[in-house]
Amino acid sequence: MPDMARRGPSHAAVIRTKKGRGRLSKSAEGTNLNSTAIVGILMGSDSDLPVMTEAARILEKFSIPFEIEVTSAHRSPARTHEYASTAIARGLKVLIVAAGGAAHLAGVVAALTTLPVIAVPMATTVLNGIDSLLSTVQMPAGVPVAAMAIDKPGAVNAGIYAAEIVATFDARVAQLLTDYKRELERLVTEKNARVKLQFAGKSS
Ligand code: RP5
Repeated sequence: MPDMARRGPSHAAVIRTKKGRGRLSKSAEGTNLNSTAIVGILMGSDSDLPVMTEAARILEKFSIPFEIEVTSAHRSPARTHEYASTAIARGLKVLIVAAGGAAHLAGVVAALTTLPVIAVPMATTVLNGIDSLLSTVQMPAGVPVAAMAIDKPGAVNAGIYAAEIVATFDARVAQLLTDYKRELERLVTEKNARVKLQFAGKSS
């Protein structure tokens, strides 16, 4: 089984095999920021990427270094085991995990690490994410995952939730989150003003 090693200067995850070191994830390149990743975004398939890009965008917004990996609980169990069981030693602080259908990836990862695991149920199958959601929230006592909403809102919130965890030890991120909440409030005020304008003079 390959041995995950600490990230090199480009901060993409690297994998060390008996033949030497090679890059584990191409997708991590270019998305990682200029310091060692502290958040890992995992997904069961590259088909999850369009939605999970939303989580990456949030982490970029808050300048939180992250890495992205595709690994599957069912299709690549050994690789998933390796990633999760070495995550702490490689400096990660939070894991965001997306999977669809019989969504076991977040639970399996949570079983293998004491890092907080934030799960995003994907709307992948004809069941539209209800299957993923139920798989995610029905973890047995002792192995928690933080279940977000299905698909895009869940991916956005996973990014914010990860930032909130990082903010407990990073005052810069805490301030950015405060600013973000103020901005949300400002946008609602704007929407309220637009709605009122639209109905100005029409109500009794
Ligand atoms: C899950 O199966 C993945 O997370 C994805 O949501 C779903 C479908 O994967 P593909 O068949 O598109 O690779 O493991």
